Amino acid sequence: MTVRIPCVVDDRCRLHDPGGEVWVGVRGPTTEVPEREARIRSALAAAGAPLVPARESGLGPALAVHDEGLVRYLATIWDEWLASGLVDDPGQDRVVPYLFATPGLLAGVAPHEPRAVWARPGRWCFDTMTLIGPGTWDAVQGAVACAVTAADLVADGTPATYALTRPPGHHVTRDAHGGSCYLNNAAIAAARLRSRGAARVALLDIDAHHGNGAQAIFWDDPRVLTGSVHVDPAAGWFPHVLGWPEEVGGEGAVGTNLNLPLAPGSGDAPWLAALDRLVTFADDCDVLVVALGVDASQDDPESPLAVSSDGFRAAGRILAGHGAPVVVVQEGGYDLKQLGALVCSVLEGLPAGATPVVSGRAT
Ligand code: SP5
Ligand code: ZN
Repeated sequence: MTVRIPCVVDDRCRLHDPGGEVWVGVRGPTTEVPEREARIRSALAAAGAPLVPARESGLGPALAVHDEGLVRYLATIWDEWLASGLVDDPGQDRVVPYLFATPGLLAGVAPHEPRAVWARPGRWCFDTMTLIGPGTWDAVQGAVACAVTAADLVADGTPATYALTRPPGHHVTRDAHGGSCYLNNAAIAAARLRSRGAARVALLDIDAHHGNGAQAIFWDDPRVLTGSVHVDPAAGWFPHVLGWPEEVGGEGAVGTNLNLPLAPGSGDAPWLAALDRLVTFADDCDVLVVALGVDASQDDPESPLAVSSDGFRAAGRILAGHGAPVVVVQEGGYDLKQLGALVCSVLEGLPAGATPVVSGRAT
């Protein structure tokens, strides 16, 4: 296996350790572990990929798509949690939400920032699965730096790049994070490409779960098409309440969002047919951002889709067939044994240009 495209990495992405997840009130193990980054990185190295250190991008690119309240919360909540004593009493060593600011509670009134540290998470986080620990904010900044660097390389003329982002990002909206995600790396890359001069960007999400974050962020923006193939939320799958085909975009942007849910058990043929539709949908776009989760794999513990490694290889060729430059951003994928190989299978199909010279954080 040979990967020729520049792959942007940042050591900080390993510093996030969610330490588990809280599901139906019970804390258990998580599959979104730091080793995911190491597994992907060593597979890329073995495939001969040029590894490029991420350049520090600051918070500007993230603030182009996210509410500054969410960014400030992520930057500060761990220190506040520590200072509050919650780690000792009641004994919670990760940030976990308690009261959720749901639309029903708010009834149309804008929420205040909660004063109590333990009430802040539910203002900005929509589930109990996405814990925050000591290294989370550093990793989130590392992931954003990878996505922005990969977008900049493409804006500078590289045909295709890959950002090894961890934690993932595709479930994050303008002001709410969840689904193991903190800031929306792929949406930040798409906005960056727009600001660097792309007239029309498509963000295509092939993670097994619906790309609700980009759908929400670009809902009213006709210049950024969003599309997602995912396991049918109507069959009981995360994110449960979004991802239906009738979600087509807001007023002024109708037809710029395309959801393609698949039945649990779907394999290569329906998944690749859906990907073909996404690429055709993006026909008139000058650049693609691909939110690449490989959790649609038949062996992945987090989704019931059944895509094979040949299917992922075919996906890379279909994406290359569009003809536009591509920024690939890592999302989910939790089968540690195959994770790295599956990512390489997709990237193999993408066209190489000259290897760029980038100075930044050492890898
Ligand atoms: C980035 C990404 O792939 N996020 C997907 C998050 C989906 N997590 C949903 C978890 C649903 C509950 N599963 C029960 C596991 C019990 N430990
Ligand atoms: Zn996923």
